[in-house]
Amino acid sequence: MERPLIAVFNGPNLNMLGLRQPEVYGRATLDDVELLCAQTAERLDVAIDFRQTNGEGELISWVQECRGRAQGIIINPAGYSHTSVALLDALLAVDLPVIEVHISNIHRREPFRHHSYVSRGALGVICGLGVPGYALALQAMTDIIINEDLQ
Ligand code: CA2
Repeated sequence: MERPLIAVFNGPNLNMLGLRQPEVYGRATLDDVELLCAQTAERLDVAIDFRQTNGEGELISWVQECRGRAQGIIINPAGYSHTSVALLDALLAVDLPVIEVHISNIHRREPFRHHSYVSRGALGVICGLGVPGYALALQAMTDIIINEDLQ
């Protein structure tokens, strides 16, 4: 049987991970995050499609393209979490399980980060646990897809 495909999408500026603001986001780079996700996916026997974009429209198109292709979406929408009704609409329309990940604890930060439009379209949110949060999200998404947990 073919392995389930989980999209792991990353929003704007996450390509800067590890290069700036290590006190907020740690020292791991986006390549390190991808490696962690690839190793975790291997262990869980799922396939991943790991991507990053700075463009809101591109992120929305990627979400739309998941229909009929992927079985779940893990997304760190970065700054678009706090601004994008359009991204929320895409996530609601795609009709797949969604887990939102944030490396930092957005609730301990500036008030404008406390609200995420995306959360309304997510089954669950992992935030503040650093880069390992991506591995936790992959584990949870695999359980959701394979065992139909939470759906
Ligand atoms: O904690 C997270 O994962 C965030 O999604 C990261 C976003 C931020 O806007 C959200 O409020 C929380 C920022 C991503 C930009 O990451 C950078 C990393 C290093 C240097 C500069 C930006």
